[in-house]
Amino acid sequence: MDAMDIIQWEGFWFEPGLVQPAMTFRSTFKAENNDVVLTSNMKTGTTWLKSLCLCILKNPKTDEDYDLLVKDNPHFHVPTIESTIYGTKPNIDLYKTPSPRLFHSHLPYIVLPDSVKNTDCKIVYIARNPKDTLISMWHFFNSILHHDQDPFPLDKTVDCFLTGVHQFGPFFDHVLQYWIESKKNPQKILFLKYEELKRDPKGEVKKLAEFLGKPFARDEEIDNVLWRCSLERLQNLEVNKNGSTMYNVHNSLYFRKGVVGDWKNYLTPEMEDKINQTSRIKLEERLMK
Ligand code: PAP
Repeated sequence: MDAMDIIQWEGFWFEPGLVQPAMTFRSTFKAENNDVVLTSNMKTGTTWLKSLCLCILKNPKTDEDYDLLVKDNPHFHVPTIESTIYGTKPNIDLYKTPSPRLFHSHLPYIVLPDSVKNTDCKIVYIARNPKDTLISMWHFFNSILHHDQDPFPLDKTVDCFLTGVHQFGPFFDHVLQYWIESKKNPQKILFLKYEELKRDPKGEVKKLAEFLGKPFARDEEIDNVLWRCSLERLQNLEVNKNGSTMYNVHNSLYFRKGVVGDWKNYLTPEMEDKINQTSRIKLEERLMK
């Protein structure tokens, strides 16, 4: 992770090319009351959340012919606004997008546009435990290296993560800001956890649909959405196996194991201790205040 250029803005770290689009998003975006903005740090379940919200809000049809997830990767249908709309594809006219508009952002709460904070639009944040997030990030960044680049050593990756010097870091501040805001205004911000979605998918997706104002009429509908958005299904769709790339990344890289606790296969006890300690100081103790 330390092999990339990275700069600080508003207390968070970003790759340099992202700051200008993020600033433009912040200063010009006009939210509408029925917009839905999904938010997350990297590798915390964004692809899953995008798929679920797409099915709930935009694509309830179960017929394969109409299933948007079969046609393209979830990141195509639910753009990450700072990097797609304000970054690489400024020509997309977001004001022509049919309502309810569904966007995603990796940006921290502090830099979200005022109109997102002050209108009735909804925000859904997905958080994941720091150890699995870090391991998922490490795999991801190693898999997009050029052939002549050495893989990032895990110990250095842990240090970058814990000092917060990584894309959208510090991770703990990112989580904390959204958590605090969701507690202040639970009607506006739903705070989801990847591990809870894995443990009780039906309960969590029901909660999500109710929050979005689209409650399920029948239990089978929840099962169907969960199946359509399952890692196993998405990973095996042609479009994600061999398909097109977005942000110059192969679609298959968004789907790896999707397991809670995979960090145990990689982190040494010393690394685990360091992360626990930082997590305690930067997250748990601040949550108790
Ligand atoms: P992004 O930040 O690049 O969008 P994001 O989707 O947030 O990535 O995270 C990817 C992780 O979610 C991967 O975790 P892993 O590396 O620990 O395996 C990926 O496997 C997992 N993931 C992707 N889609 C799903 C899904 N449908 N269900 C559960 N987990 C998923």
